[in-house]
Amino acid sequence: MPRMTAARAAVEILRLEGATHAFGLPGAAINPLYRAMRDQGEISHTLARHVEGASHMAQDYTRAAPGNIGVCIGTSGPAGTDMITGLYSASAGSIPILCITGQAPVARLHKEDFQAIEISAIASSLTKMAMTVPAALGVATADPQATVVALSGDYDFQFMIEELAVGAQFNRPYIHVVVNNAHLGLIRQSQRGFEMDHQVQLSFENVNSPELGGYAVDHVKVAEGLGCKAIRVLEPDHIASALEKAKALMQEYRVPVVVEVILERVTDISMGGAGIATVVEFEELAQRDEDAATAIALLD
Ligand SMILES: Cc1ncc(C[n+]2csc(CCOP(=O)(O)OP(=O)(O)O)c2C)c(N)n1
Repeated sequence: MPRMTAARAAVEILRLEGATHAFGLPGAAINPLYRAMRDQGEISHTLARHVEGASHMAQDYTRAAPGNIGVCIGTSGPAGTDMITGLYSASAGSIPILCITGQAPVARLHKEDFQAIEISAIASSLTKMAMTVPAALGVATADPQATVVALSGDYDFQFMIEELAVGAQFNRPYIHVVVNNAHLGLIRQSQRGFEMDHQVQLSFENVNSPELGGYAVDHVKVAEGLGCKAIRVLEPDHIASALEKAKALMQEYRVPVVVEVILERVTDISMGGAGIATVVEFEELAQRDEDAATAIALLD
């Protein structure tokens, strides 16, 4: 009997059922399926910004033409719970969609493990991944005297970014440091184990902000558009003065202040609890094109 992985079998079933496109975003628990989709090569994919967004995209994909099957894909834990809104909305409109989530190993369920939610028993879900903008606003609301500083990757920051307007409207000042590498950095690193670099780049040329040089979303403009203040930092030496300036802006305007720090696009971080002393640079860091380090190839 031919043998195949469960992920490969799932992709085969999708193909046999006529699915040709999926909306979603990768995470460690769903990377095996992404690997199988990449290998099979017949299901194209749109990288959504939020799993809930992906579920709504799937719904309207189904509606757009007879025979379409809207498929959305997310990792374990909150990705499943995020899809519930889209599922509910689709079923209320009698629109079929297929939601696929990753899952933690069964032995880790009910043990408060990272993103291990038994999605089939959805009622009492808890997660360790907070969306940083609303989390910081919650703290700033609970303790208005505290100096609240949030730290996000660019992708995390874009989850629920619209909530910044709440901080501006209700005067919940805090400092939000955004480290922008135009990548799903952690997932890119996790995909090294799958020997791929797939659906993790966020870079594009922003036609309104060519000065960003491919760093895609102009977080300064977005923050300002939502009524906040924002500063961009391009040099490590300017971080300290930018934080001082952010503090002054926060006190003057009583709104969230975003400090966007542009990072190198490709680097690895220390994983696990061993601490910053164990950070390993797997590759020479490319400072300039001429350095021709392996990392630079991924920047193109
Ligand atoms: C709901 C959900 N979907 C996907 C993931 C998987 N995930 C973990 S880290 C990460 C990328 C975060 O990118 P960014 O905020 O830019 O930080 P970086 O890793 O680049 O430092 C993703 C997609 C997750 N944790 N939760």
